[in-house]
Amino acid sequence: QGPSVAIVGVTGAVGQEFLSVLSERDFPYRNLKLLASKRSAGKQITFEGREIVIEELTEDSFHGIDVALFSAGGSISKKFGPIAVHKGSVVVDNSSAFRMDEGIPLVIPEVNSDAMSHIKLSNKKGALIANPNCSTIICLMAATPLHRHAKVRRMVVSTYQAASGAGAAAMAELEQQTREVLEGKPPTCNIFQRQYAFNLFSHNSAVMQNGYNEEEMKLVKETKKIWSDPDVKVTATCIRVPVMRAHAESINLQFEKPLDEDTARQLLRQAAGVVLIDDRASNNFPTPLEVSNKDDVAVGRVRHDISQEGNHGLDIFVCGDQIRKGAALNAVQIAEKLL
Ligand code: 11C
Repeated sequence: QGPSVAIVGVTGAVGQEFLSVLSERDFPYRNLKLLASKRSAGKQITFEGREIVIEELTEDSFHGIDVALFSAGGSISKKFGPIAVHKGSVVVDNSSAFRMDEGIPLVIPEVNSDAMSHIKLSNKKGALIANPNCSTIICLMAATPLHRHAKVRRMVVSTYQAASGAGAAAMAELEQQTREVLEGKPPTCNIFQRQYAFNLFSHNSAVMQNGYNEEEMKLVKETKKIWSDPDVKVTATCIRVPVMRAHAESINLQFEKPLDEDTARQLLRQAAGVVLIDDRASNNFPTPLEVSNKDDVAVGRVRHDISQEGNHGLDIFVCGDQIRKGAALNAVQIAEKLL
């Protein structure tokens, strides 16, 4: 019973999380195929009490596959995504390869699942659905309940992004560097070419002509697409911080209609996939550690922006697990919508 599922890039941080999330959520699958590069082919993974041998990803990998969860980087998605679609698979792609393509739904299930309502597993036609960038997912999980109520005109996002966003090797390097620095040794700098432990720096993606880096422009462009609102004004500054696996974001919002703090808190409390941690008396607000390995994003520091007129501005702070809601969980939730 259930669809035949393939995971592309199963040995990566997100690939491994796909397995945990599928299992935890009792995702009903008939068959599970684990795909990776030639290097990992032949290795065995124990999943739900069974040994599954990892197969090499090839053009023939998708025969009979209903749902393919991709997280092996943009170039693999660009090459093998269309091949899988041609074979009739619905691809949920975690890379940035197709996100901004017209006709490709870019989906956060709690926000815009209607964008993929025309895609069905039953007709075996094949389709591609893009998973947004992690910082966009985490941002919009918090901002959308407020946007639905008072319509966001302008959003200013500042991120504090974890190592996991740069992959399992970056997480390992952060751990190694931390140990080395504490032992008084020079830190090993392979991934970011600089000291990461006890430091922070501007996001490692390429800086573009306009001075924004790619990560910042993803937040700008993806928000417009997901909200179907080309006029919403978004600006962002993305920073990498020495945290293992959860991103934090400070978000300043300007609304078309007034929205007071209490109503905002109420909207966030009621929002699916969101928990409110907003205790001023004990100075207790969301932290990356607290949301690590959790499904929900946590929102707090909900406060009236004193620099804006009336009740038209709010500041909030959000934390979300980058590997989970920022990647694997969101993709599996998309697959669940297809069932
Ligand atoms: C990061 N968001 O935290 C990035 C990683 O477009 O899927 C994921 C890049 C992407 O560094």
